[in-house]
Amino acid sequence: MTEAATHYRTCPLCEAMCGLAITHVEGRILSIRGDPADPLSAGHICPKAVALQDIHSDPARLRAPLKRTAAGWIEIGWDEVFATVAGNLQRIRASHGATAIAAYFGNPTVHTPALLMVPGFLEAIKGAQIFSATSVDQLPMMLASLEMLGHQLLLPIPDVDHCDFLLIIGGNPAASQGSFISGGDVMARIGGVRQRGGRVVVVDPRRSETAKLADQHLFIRPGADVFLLAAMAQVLFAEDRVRLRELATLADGLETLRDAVAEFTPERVAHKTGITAEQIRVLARAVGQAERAAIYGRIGSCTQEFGALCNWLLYALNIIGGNFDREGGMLFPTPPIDLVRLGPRGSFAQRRTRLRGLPAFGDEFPVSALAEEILAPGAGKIRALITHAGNPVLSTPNGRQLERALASLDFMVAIDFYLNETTRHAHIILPPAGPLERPHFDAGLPLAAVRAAAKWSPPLFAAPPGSYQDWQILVELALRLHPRRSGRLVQRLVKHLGLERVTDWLLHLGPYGAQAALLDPATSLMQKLRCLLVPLRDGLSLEKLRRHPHGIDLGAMRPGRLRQHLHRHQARIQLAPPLYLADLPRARARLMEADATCDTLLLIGRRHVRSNNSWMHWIPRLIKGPRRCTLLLHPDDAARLGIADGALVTVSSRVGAVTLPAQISTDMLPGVASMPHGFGQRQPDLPETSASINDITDELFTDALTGTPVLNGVPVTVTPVTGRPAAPASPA
Ligand SMILES: Nc1nc2c(c(=O)[nH]1)N[C@H]1C(S)=C(S)[C@@H](COP(=O)(O)OP(=O)(O)OC[C@H]3O[C@@H](n4cnc5c(=O)[nH]c(N)nc54)[C@H](O)[C@@H]3O)O[C@H]1N2
Ligand SMILES: Nc1nc2c(c(=O)[nH]1)N[C@H]1C(S)=C(S)[C@@H](COP(=O)(O)OP(=O)(O)OC[C@H]3O[C@@H](n4cnc5c(=O)[nH]c(N)nc54)[C@H](O)[C@@H]3O)O[C@H]1N2
Ligand code: SF4
Ligand SMILES: [Mo]
Repeated sequence: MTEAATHYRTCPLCEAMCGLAITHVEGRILSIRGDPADPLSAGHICPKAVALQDIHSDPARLRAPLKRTAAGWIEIGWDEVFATVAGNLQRIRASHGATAIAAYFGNPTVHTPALLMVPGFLEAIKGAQIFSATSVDQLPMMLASLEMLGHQLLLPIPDVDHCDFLLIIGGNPAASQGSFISGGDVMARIGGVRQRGGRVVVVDPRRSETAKLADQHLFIRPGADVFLLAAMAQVLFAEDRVRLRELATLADGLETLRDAVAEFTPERVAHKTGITAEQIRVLARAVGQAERAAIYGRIGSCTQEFGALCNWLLYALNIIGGNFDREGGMLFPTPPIDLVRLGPRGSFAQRRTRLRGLPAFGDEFPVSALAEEILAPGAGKIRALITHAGNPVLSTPNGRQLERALASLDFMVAIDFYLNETTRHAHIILPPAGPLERPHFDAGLPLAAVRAAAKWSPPLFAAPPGSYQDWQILVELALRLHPRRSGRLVQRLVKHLGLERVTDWLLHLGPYGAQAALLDPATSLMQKLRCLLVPLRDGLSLEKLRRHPHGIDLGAMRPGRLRQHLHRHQARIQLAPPLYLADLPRARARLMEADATCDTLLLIGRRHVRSNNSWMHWIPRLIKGPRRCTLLLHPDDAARLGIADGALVTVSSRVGAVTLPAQISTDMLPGVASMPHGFGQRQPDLPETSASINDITDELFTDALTGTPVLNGVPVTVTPVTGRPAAPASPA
């Protein structure tokens, strides 16, 4: 009998990038544990990683391409399927133009090494309408980076390992394991702030799992963060606490910013936020006084009505509080593959959607426009859709409308290994090799990680013969779809080189590579030539990573990266970009408005550590335990509406209604209800019936500046379902 072996790899499921130690024998997994030698996670994992074995062995995971026929799904061979997909897309492009094709990239795209092949793929379908999960996620943050710092990927990350004051606005790392505060056991790092004698404050309409572990939790009305943040800035100016420190000579617009926030005094905004003027002052002073403070915003500060303004003010507060590009404040990671140097700096509103005129961010349109652009007739209508690792029917607003739209497409291809709410509308499904059957390398997430590290994970198991990995599928399609011979040649070269050599080259050229100087605009031609003589083994390389299966630690984030970037590009920090100033009257008008009646509740979202966006819901070891798809609401609201704990309620909005059990909890702010997203699987055989929050979020309700859908702060009415049996009560 063969002896058990241990394989080390990075978990591909979320931003934490935990190191796993997987014991296996003869193709069977015996255990999945945290790898204590991993430089980021040091042994930490969550329950989702253990479920990787269930994905691997899941008979429902697709292993061969599927074609939809009148008689149902049939398997077809890879050669034939690539020709069919390319043929259909070329036909539609030839008769209706490149804009008739659309693509949607979902969240796991960023968690596969295929990310490196996405730019080449986009080049091959140039002119197509691009959408992604970015516009239901971090788009407002990337916009702030572009507008204020000059590059969409210069993302400020809280230096949680060194700060002594951490303010969390609209993030719940205890559930999410940290997003844009990525890398390993984030709650231990946050715990470390308190152990050092620092303070952690959480601002959230729900007393979240993170809030319960913080020094202080402040309830806020959904969507009111813009007022809180503006008032905090106002206090810093009014009390003469602004300190730009090293950035003093690099920032423009300080006075404009001061004037812009002047009217947002704590007294004027208190009623809108639900936070008293005194509490706002105390919070602002804490930021002003802390030696090392980080103000961190996440989903709750992005996918809401004033998401863009919020992220502007989050950045601005960190800057005027003297905590930007500074140890213990917000720092800028130096990832092993430097996408800030390689990727485009970004652009905003250079194009707009055909019908509603929503602005493009870089190449992509807000996904709130996807369904209407498929459904409405006329020139520029989307007729074909490619999805990669996404489930927009469950994850984007008004999913029911999108379902109808997908059913009307001339052609749809899904690159995904599951048949689900979205992919079942495809004509063809191309399933990549499974997560344990491919190499893993994180090219994108280190841009958001609190510490630099690099790790190459070889495949644990061989993929079935003849199968394709995500990157190979993208390259095969790009090869067939690129309209120009030169482009096809490049794709042929990439195919020939393969993922490993491409990764290796990018590591050599990256900041830790032997040939870093080649990409550095600050080095002279002589230095560039000289660096060609440096032996490759002197820097970070794939070969070196192979020798370190636990990964290589590349050190803490360092101050100065922002300043270096600004210096190189002769750029300056913009504290008051006109784009935001022009949007400010919208917030001002909201401040003057009367509050909504108590007939409506404001709906917000939530996540749970045992579920992952819209997939993995069928895995028994994850779904066990109390029911999670519940509507949380405050006892006062429940009493007023006549709702008992565990009773079924109907939640309705302009676009639809869903039914789910209520869960009454004093963790909620009165007037606010919370429902998790990613549920509502339409497969009838799932043990837990549940509902999709995005059947009631509204594609027409967006942050007016960016078109980002409002997924937090959606007005809904909640009514008890009468005459239906009550669901079992669930513990709060
Ligand atoms: N109301 C509300 N809606 C939300 C959110 C919210 O907070 N509230 N959050 C939003 C956010 S932040 C995000 S990122 C989105 C996520 O939404 P999406 O990115 O659209 O979808 P996911 O739920 O991540 O689904 C992932 C899909 O990828 C497939 N998949 C998994 N791994 C792989 C792989 O390695 N290769 C390929 N080809 N396919 C794979 C799965 O089978 C599944 O179909 O949801 C958003 N939607
Ligand atoms: N287990 C698990 N982990 C995940 C995911 C998952 O689905 N499951 N998804 C991953 C993805 S794609 C992402 S983007 C990250 C997201 O990471 P996080 O942003 O940390 O995720 P959430 O748990 O959604 O936290 C958002 C918080 O914002 C609060 N909130 C809602 N509205 C408002 C508001 O108006 N103002 C304020 N101040 N707060 C508000 C909510 O109550 C919630 O506590 O998580 C990632 N990690
Ligand atoms: S926290 Fe994220 S990366 Fe770590 S084990 Fe869980 S799912 Fe994987
Ligand atoms: Mo996300």
